Amino acid sequence: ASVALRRALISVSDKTGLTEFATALAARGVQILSTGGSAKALREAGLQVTDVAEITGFPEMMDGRVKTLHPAVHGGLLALRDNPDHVAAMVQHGIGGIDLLVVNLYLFEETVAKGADHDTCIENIDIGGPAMIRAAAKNHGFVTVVVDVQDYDAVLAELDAQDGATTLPFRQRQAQIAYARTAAYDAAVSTWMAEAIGEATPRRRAFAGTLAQGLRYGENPHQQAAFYVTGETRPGVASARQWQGKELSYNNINDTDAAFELVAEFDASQGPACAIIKHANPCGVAQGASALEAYRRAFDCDRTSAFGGIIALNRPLDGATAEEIVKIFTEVVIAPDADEDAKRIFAGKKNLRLLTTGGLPDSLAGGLTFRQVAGGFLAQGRDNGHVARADLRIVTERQPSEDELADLMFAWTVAKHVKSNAIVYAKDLATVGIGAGQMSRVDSTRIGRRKSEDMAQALGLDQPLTVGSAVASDAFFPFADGIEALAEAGARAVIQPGGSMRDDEVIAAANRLGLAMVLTGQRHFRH
Ligand code: 93A
Repeated sequence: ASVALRRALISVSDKTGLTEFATALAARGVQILSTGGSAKALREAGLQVTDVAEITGFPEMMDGRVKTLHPAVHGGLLALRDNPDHVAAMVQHGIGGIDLLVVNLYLFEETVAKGADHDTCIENIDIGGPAMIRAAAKNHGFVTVVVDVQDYDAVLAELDAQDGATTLPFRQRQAQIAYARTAAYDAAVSTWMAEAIGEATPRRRAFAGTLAQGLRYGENPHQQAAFYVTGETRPGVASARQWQGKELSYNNINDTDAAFELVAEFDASQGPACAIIKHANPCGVAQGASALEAYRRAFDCDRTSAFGGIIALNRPLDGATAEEIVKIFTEVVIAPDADEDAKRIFAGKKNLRLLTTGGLPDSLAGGLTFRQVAGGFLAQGRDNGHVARADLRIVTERQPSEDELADLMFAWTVAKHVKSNAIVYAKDLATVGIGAGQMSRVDSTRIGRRKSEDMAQALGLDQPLTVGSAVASDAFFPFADGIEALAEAGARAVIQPGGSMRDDEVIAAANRLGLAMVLTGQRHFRH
């Protein structure tokens, strides 16, 4: 099962480490075949190289679209060396075996990411490369395939350990990596095409991800886990830079994403905003005159739950805010940027992870989200729904005041990021009570209220801040009982989608209890 490595074909777009690797191969007696640009680079490094054109008898043609698509190449990759018929065919047609294939593909993903025009993207779809990779990987019984610059050292180590040969397990592993690469490559092409032609429900869209990081464990210690990135350039947890602290865990990544996506709702034009997340739900969200004030006000919604939480800010983190944050234990802080003071202050907290993203994602952007079910997965457009003030319909006798309207809009934005059933009490652009993830909407109203009562006691307030608050409900009230519960908590205004069979009863209850109510006509379930 050990195969001596005599002849290699090298055809790479990313020429990182190429000459070092090829020089090391040549030093081990490996003959090198190569394509245009790769051959040129190797010759310039003083290596002896045979052009693929020489063995095919055809020049590279059609702007390079056809260079390696020839039986002299594919026969050399696919022939079973222990099959007499295959060997006879090789002899008859003068085909030499290729024992090592080193290919990395045209930079399609990078070309798309750079915003290249349609024709340029098309020209960067590699055909010959994937064909060779798939052929070599299929014939891993005899052929070693390398598709990643990162694996060059492992090949050399294998050759040294195996006296110039590779073992079957090594070739199997390389073949697995190879098919992962061609699958991801074609998925990237298909995804790009779906977008280019505006196809909303593409026939097949893979979870095309690249392994970014193995994780210590999943949601629980007995579950294995890993983090895959899709190569999107959207600022967020996947592309963030981590400045300090231990590796993020599975739950950290999930919660950090929830936190940053929430604050991204508040673009720079809306002033500083802060969100604190626990178990993927916010336990405090606030706007403020400064990042510091926004953080303090978010913290004051539910100080107990904020312990060990994840904090996101919609603007660069400064020293004063960092100083306040380090007063309690926090798992992760994520922001578009952090100044030197903030970094210095966090440096004293070894366990705190600081992430910077370079910017905020566009909360209105499209895209797809996925959820796995047994035997398949569900895909849907991102919830980028947005309600403007002009979309609101006031349905009660009492009109909301200007301040109440601002709080209603704020609470509505937060509710979009709270697991259903979501009830968000807000006052002065800060949450003051959040009820999340309950099977009954009335329970969520009660939980939010109780949270606020607990905080009032802790802070020594005369009454809970739900008194005089504005409340958002992520979906309609099926019965009037939810409105009654809100009124009992002292709420003065409510925002909700409307559309219940009993809207009339619900609105009548609001009128009876003196609440103002506005309907959005849009729902924000989040499960
Ligand atoms: O245009 S192709 O699809 N046609 C081919 O026959 C072919 N063979 C190799 N692209 C092809 N390649 C790709 O060329 C390789 O996958 C590699 O990315 C690139 C290397 O070209 P060069 O050596 O000229 O820089």
